[in-house]
Amino acid sequence: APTISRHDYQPYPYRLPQVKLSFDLDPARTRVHAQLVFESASAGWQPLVLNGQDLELESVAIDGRPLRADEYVLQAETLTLHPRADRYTVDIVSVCKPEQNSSLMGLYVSGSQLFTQCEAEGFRRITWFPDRPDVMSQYQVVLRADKQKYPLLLSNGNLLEQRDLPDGRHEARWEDPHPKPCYLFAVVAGDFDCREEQARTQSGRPALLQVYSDRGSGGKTLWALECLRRSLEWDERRFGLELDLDRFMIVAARDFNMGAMENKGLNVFNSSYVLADKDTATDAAYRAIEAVIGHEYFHNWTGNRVTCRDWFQLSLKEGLTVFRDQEFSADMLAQGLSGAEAASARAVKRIDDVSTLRIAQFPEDAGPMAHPIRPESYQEIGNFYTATVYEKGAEVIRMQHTLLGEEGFRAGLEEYFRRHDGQAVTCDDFVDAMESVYVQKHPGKNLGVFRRWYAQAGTPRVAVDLRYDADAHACAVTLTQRCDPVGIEKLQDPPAEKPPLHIPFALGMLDRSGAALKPELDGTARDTVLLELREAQQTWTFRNVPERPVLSLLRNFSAPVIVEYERPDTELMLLAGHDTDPFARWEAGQELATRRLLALVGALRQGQDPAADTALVETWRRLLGDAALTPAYKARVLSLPAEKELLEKTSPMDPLGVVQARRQLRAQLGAALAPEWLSAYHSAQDAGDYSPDPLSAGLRSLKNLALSMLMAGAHPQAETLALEQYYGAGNMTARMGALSALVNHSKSPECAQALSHFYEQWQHDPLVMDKWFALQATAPGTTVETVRALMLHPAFSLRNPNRARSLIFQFCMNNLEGVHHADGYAFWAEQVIALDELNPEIAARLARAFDNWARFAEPQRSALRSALQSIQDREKLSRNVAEIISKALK
Ligand code: B3K
Ligand code: ZN
Repeated sequence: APTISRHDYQPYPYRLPQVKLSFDLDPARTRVHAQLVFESASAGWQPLVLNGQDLELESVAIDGRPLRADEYVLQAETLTLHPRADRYTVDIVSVCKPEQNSSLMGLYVSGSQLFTQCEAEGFRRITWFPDRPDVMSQYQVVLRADKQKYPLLLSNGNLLEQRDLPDGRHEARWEDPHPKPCYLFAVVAGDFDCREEQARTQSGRPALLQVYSDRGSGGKTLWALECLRRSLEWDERRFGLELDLDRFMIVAARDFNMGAMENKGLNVFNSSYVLADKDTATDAAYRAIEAVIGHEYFHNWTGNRVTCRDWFQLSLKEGLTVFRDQEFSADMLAQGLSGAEAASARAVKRIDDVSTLRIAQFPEDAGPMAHPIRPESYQEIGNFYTATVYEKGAEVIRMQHTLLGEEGFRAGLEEYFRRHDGQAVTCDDFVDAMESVYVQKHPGKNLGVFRRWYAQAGTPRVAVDLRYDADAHACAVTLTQRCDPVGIEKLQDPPAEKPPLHIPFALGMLDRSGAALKPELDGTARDTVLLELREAQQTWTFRNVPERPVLSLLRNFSAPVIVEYERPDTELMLLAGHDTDPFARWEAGQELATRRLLALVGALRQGQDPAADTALVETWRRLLGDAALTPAYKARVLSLPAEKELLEKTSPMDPLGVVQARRQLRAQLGAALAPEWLSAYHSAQDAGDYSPDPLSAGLRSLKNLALSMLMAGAHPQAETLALEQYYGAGNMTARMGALSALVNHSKSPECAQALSHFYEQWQHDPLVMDKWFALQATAPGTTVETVRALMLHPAFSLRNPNRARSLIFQFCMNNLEGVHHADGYAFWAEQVIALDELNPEIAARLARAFDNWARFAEPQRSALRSALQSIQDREKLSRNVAEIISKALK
């Protein structure tokens, strides 16, 4: 497949101000009539090239004159016309086949409903069109369908008219007043429950908020609607951004490739990010729904009002919108709190986000798919909806927020909208707007070095060096940055240049008793200093430091980097006990645990039985007993780093060692602190009716952690407690907590019974069945045979992405012990191939499971290579999977 390069961008030679679409919806054959008014945007008559995929062309006309077959060129994925005018109307009639479309891109069938998904390049499966984000048009849409089967006909914007037609059909006319690129177009047809609410924007504009879901599921959309209303209010309050529509709709779809899609005024969601009630959704699901509803809603400004010029600029909208949803979630956690309490509540979200970054993005940035947040090239854009573009992209926005401060950032965002509302722009345009504010606060400086974050791949490392001068009460901190070549850079000769980045590095100091020091820099004393590292190495000298300080580094994770600093365990213990920055405090405990775990991995490899470690146990004991910590924060602080985070730190990668070490340390902590876990378990009671609020959710998460640690430590009462909690649970969080503690630690018949009880009770609820599959996919002892048996279960289907993810992805990506064998790899390759026939986008995600195969030891390395090879040897691979596999094997 051809490689598309960022530098080859050319503007489209035509404007397309008006688009009229009329649909005769039918799952077997849907006929689409597109009427497109083009205006020349360049000198001379340019050929008109339109994209199309899996379409049947019925007719094409220019200015009402049907074209003969020799007047256009129809190729596999393009239709080329040769207009001879500066302004002309093209009429195209074509047919697509939703029923046969298992890719879930374009128009497709889910259950008995019809949905569209157009981002990035799905619109071309609906009609021939300039399918690129820099062509923005006003849309008028007519939908016709059988009234009984499709009583609801939805599209973007405002409903103008609805009327009955002969033969039991009906018709709806929609008009979207806002010009948009075609990737934001949407159609939904079917029978739905609807929950709605009339809202008013801050300027007094009425707006109808609606959540549509499958018939019978309307009882589960209360939370979603509430989240939508809070998103509206938050964007007004925090950024002054108001809804620009009379009506904002969310529709839940059972079959959906991603989380959700921000189509203008008609967001389509994976049902897993809409439906929730206490019996079927966990606290984590409630929070995730809030985040995704916020995310898609916030796109209305950052993505829709101002969109991307080309797909290389994807992070322009995604990084920014992820940053916005992270802040929304953090503000929701801190609602009603202030000072240190608010900081600790927000830190919980920050901890979760940084963990995600480390689990998903750091490995990506060290592997064959490493790319800058603004990629330089791609074969298939669908492969670049990555953790790098999204999560690292959000970190790059967050750093701008850190450098500018809240007010400066808000001013920069206002400037961005002042300049670009209604346009399709680039990442540089965004930084330009931010820079216009930055230069006012920092005379003589700019964001020139900062922009390199958009161009450079790889996770930078910052080494810290501390010199203390006891006589002068001064200390010098030296930061040295480097970023090793990654991905294709490694193949370059001479090696790629990686100039230094602009890294905001937040730093604090503690004395030996754990009290905060206020170091003085340039005459001002502060708790936290923000160092702006712009060169390969820089030194800062602090005054008024009475003793050699304990450094609190990269507070609140002020930049997406890896810090290198040699220090004794005792310093980490001190920080874990006293740091006033709740993020850095958590980080200290994590580093202590990581050291211990890596030592265990090493010892296991040597066949040694390492001595028990008291430092970590004592630190954990103190944290468990610290009454000043909130339960939610405590649950994070007392959790060990994830397997995948640890795996990233082993070389060669040692998946089985990591699993064993983590299991062993959990058992040790569980047993050594049994009385403390038990008392934490009993005191973390969330009383009364279920509510997903942060306080009660925090209690439940601490309680579930305590239960699983008791199980890990084989406490004699643990299984009884777990069974009691399971059968007595009044909500899904408690039920799942108990069931997963059982499944992960026990092989007793009671445990198996609970698992089948769960199935009996929830077999009719697809989202709960996803949890049932996922739990088994990741359980210890699960093998390829277990998974194959589960695939034969009548409830399993490869066609439903949620189900494929819950069983196959969970096993291949999160059951390290189960999958890291030759038969595990062969199973993975087989599933990638099977999925590729149905849904290339989903297949390509699974194909990335072993991106980092070259970092494993033998025999895994060779076995992985042959599994990859077996995929590459297939004759008919999608462009999606082919790109992933060829990069992995380079
Ligand atoms: N913008 C969508 C991405 C869908 C792309 C699918 N190929 C989801 C989101 O980030 O909001
Ligand atoms: Zn997004």
